[in-house]
Amino acid sequence: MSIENTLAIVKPDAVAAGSTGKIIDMIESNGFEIVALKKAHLTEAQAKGFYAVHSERPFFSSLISFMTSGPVVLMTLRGENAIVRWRDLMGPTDATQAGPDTVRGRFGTDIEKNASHGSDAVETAAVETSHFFSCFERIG
Ligand code: FUP
Repeated sequence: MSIENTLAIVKPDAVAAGSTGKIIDMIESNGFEIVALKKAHLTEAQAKGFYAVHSERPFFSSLISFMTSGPVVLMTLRGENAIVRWRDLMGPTDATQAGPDTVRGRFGTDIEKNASHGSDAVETAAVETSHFFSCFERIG
């Protein structure tokens, strides 16, 4: 067990639906500490940089259009095994396969409009949290 930071994004579909507060409630009810939080409307360059690993995939341009279609809420979460615990709470990428108690099951629609993002490993969590937050924007 170790204390980890992870990046959480409430994606444009869930922000537009007014579900941000309900997702933050799930986050806090499940024992995560929110150490940084802000709302932003990603530029195309920011979204492409964030998802650069997927740049050759057929869904890339649709994903970038979606992620820049409206504001997102960005958070750094901290807690014991936060990376895997936040991914478990989100559910699988394809929201149609996600359970009713998961963020994607409750608020997502499909494999693209899936309401939330979470880092997948310690290394990517470090890159992703510093992509959006400086050391002056997080607590501790
Ligand atoms: P995840 O780690 O669950 O966010 O999933 P991936 O890193 O595999 O994919 C990142 C994002 O790409 C997903 F959140 C949505 C999008 N995506 C698609 O739109 N279509 C796909 O077939 C796969 C992923």
